[in-house]
Amino acid sequence: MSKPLIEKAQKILLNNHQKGGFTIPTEKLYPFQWMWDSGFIALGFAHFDLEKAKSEINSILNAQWDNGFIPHIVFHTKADTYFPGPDFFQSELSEFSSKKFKTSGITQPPVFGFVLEKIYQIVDDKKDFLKFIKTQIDKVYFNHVYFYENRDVNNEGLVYIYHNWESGTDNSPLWDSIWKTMNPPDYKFVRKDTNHVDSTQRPTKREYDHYIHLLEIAKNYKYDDKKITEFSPFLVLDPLFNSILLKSNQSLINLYSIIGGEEKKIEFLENKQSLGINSLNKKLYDSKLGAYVYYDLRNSKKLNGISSSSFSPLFCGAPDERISNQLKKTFNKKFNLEDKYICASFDTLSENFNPKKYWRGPVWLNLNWILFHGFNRYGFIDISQKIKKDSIDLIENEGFYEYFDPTNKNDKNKKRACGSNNFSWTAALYLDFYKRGTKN
Ligand code: 9WN
Repeated sequence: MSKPLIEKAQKILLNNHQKGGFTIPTEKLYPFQWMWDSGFIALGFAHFDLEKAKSEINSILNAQWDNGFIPHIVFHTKADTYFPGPDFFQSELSEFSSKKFKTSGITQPPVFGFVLEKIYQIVDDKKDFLKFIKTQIDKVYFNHVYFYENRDVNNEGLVYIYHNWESGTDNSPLWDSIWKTMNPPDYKFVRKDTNHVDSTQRPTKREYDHYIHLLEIAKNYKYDDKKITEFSPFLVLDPLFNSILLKSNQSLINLYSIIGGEEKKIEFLENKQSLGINSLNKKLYDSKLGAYVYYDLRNSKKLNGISSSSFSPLFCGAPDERISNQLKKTFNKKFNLEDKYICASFDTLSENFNPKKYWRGPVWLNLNWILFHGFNRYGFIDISQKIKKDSIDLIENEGFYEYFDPTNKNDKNKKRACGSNNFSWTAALYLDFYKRGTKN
């Protein structure tokens, strides 16, 4: 293994950090602040510049809507290198939208609960960081209440996403069956992403038509959750999104317990916690596949396919012993293979696996980080250590890319780097892998 690239990782984060106190995922391709990126970015900054970690969290939560919703993009500044931008999203259509910033009208996985707790674990001055937590934690709690009040349609402790971009795993092959139920127009728009990275590594124009169509529907209803629940053709229970919510619930419970005097909030979260874990295991675990799957609420059926998200419930502690052992077997069979880096984002044995295309196969560092903690938590140390080693090797051999081709592991000359370079969460999580060690 080559020399740790700590300084390089720090430099990437500092270069992507903007005057307004927030950090972009990468230059040009993503020139604004993204929600789940900013959580991982804050974790990275916490290892060498705690003030920037705080300001990252503060600036995204500052764009929270009046109903508790947190948008997936905050357009703090102007930039014309990304589509769709603020003029397309028109967040002002919603009566609840932020009056301070233009934002998108969709969200992303709610990482902030666990991010606050993870940072609390590593800081030396816990008293000082607790002071900061007290200024932010109610916003995160309010966001969780928003999800349960607006997106848990069956009162089962599981919340839906209404857009593939809300999942964060944007063009997973799992969405293909939903696209078949839609027939969007052939929209005219100018994409910017393919100006910056190889278009064969990005979604197709037709896939974008679906993404845009879902947004047009939401805009048509002024981002009203009730209408979206009724009319959006995309209404999905996502195991990754829900595992992150559950993990963050637990972190909020832990942090509120340290703060004290917050019994009501703790009680609310604990109820959702047991309900959610129970439903996750009942509704999203598929014993035939030996993995968690997505559930299409609109068409009342499971989306049968295995992706890296299928193992994310290990992160929130949902699986019991039987399920966790089964997950390990499935993981070893499909993802932990001699000739592949861990963890491909989609079932490597499926005909839909594509090693270079966005979320249809490549390795992503944030999923690796989540799975590292998940397998570690269950004592599957051989796997968690391998995930960590593969993550570090990929970065040290290829650079701080957005995603990586996992195939032909033994071919040392193969070019695996995909998407954009100098990617913030890749740098941030490299730092966390190095500096945190194996602690959960
Ligand atoms: C849409 C910023 C984001 C990540 C997502 C990733 C990609 C955006 C896009 O980039 O999505 O949100 O335009 O492709 O899929 O997970 O948060 O890094």
